[in-house]
Amino acid sequence: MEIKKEEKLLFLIHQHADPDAVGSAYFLQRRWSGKVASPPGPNRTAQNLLTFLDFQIEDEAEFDRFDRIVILDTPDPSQLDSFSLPEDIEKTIIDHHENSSWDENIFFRDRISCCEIVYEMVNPEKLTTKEGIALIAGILTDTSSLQRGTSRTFSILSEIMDKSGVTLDDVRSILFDRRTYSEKVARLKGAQRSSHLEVNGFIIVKTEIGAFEGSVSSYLLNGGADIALSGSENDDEFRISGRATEDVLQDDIDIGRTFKSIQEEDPEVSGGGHPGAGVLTGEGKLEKYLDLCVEKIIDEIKEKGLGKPKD
Ligand SMILES: [Mn+2]
Repeated sequence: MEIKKEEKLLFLIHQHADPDAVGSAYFLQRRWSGKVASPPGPNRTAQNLLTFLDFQIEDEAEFDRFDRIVILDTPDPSQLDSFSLPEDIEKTIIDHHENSSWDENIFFRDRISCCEIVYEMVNPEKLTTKEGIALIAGILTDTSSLQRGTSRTFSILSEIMDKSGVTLDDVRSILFDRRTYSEKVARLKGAQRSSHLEVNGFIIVKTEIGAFEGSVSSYLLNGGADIALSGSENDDEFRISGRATEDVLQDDIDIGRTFKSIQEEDPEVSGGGHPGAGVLTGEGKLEKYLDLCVEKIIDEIKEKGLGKPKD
């Protein structure tokens, strides 16, 4: 990948930006300089990180002021929908998602987080505290608090901790605040309204709530679901957050891939994510799309002949 020193760079990160997107953009912006933009609305942990870093992300961009766009942690162009990316500007995509929809200049590395990739690219001798916080925040959240990761992930993490003096507790206390009353109620209501079914030993749970879909899905996994789908509906728009346990990922369940396949069949919706966590959004009836997600997952379990013992 070739980026010239004198180039004016614009870093773009996906909508609902997470700490991995924010952390990698912050780090490269410090090292290579340039501006960072994202469609509005980072997620809550990313917002906490931005506040700590005192870092500004623009929600608009004047593309003609830049020589190159560097797109981070964003596997699908639809995640940048509110921008109209000009065709004629140089683009470089740095990403760790396996199923990418870009067809140009992808710098892909098989890593758990984008922060690992940008750290390796720069290979810095020293890190500031804020750089350490930013990079570790991305690794911590994309590994689901270190529940997954390769030996490489953990050796990079340990290098970052050594070079910056930042501890995991430092990062946790910045990212995770206590749950608000409304999130707690959403979790309880989500569980109360949920229904589940069992297919070849897999427990699939779905529920409808007003907000906090991701948090509700995580809560349902803790409660016993193998795969959880939580959806909300506002006006004509729906949003579904799907989660799967580490255990079923071993069986080649991939929520991000399933959601992406729904998008491919239905241009009204946008879907994607990781094997263990994905988001499907669009216009239409929530109930219909929740059922479609369940149906797709059941088809996959049956087609692949997957099965889990019930005890
Ligand atoms: Mn990521």
